[in-house]
Amino acid sequence: MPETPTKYRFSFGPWNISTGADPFGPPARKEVPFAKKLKAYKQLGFDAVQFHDDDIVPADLDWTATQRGVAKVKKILDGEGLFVEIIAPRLWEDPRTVDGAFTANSPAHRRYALDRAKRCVDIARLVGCRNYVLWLAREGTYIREAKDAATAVGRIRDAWNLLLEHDPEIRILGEAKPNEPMDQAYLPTVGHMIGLCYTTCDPARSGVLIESAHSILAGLDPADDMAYALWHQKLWSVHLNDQNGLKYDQDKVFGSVDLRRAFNQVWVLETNGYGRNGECVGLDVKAMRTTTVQDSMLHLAHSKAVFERLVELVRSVDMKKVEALRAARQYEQLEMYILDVLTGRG
Ligand code: 3MF
Ligand code: MG
Repeated sequence: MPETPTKYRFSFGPWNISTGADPFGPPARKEVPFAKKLKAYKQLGFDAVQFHDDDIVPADLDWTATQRGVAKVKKILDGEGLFVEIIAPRLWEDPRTVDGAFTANSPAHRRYALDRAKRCVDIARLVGCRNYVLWLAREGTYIREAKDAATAVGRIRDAWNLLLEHDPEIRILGEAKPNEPMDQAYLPTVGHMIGLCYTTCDPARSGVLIESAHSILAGLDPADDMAYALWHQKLWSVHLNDQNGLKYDQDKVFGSVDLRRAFNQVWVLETNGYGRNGECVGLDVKAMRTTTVQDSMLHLAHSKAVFERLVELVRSVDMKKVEALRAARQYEQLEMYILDVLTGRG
């Protein structure tokens, strides 16, 4: 357990304030203007912004217009006292990424993906951000026979290397997700991602961002995934949220489905010193479709409040007692002690 308490810094992406549109229905509330979203960060007690490249500037602008656009956003961020925690190329919406980005079967489309990904590195530099996230949304298949899976993994690694070589300052964080939008992703778990990290041209600049729901969708425990990455010193960001079983990606409020599972994530982060090298506690949460526009940021405030309450609970845990129960292998008693902590009787 760290000696002085970690002062956590919090982040989220502007896509977390949304219109409530889903695959079965159009927007259910008005779009909150971009500037208003950025204003909300400090009001909600957040410190940093997570961006996609085209959250900052449209993807098809020439370089001069891009620089101008980025400078405008940077000025707003500076004015708000915010920094950019991560930036990720949105490699899943353009028609040229319909068959994947780095693994598309069309060489021209693979080239588009690489150019766009490199441009995103340049934007990261302009906004002063070192953390470059790759969520490999469409790098997978609907049917096994569509691509050679071994070739595909190699193509992802080659792209990863090109990006590391493009800028010696950035570090790449792979965000694994097993499915959605694809049936099967090529790098479905944190373990796959970390394995790939060690094969890159600079493993020290290759790590992961872990999203709770993505681990759950892979049938894994997010706290254990986090512990695994922390042990490798490769956990550089998180997307905390919750997920009710194996279905579509829900991005529910952190701790809202399984409070004990959330408690365990906070325990692992807190006891392993996460945040002490500047890492942020990132959220990736969605408001319910039924929410009004006035209330469409509550899910962010609530997730942060749950995290902070769980930090307090983790800090209240009597570790001597836990160690004694572990040593005596009294796991029934240990379980009840944790349930006592969670129900306010610890
Ligand atoms: C999808 C995700 C993504 C990533 C984002 C940043 C749109 O399930 O989690 O959100 O988090 O692209 O990498
Ligand atoms: Mg995410």
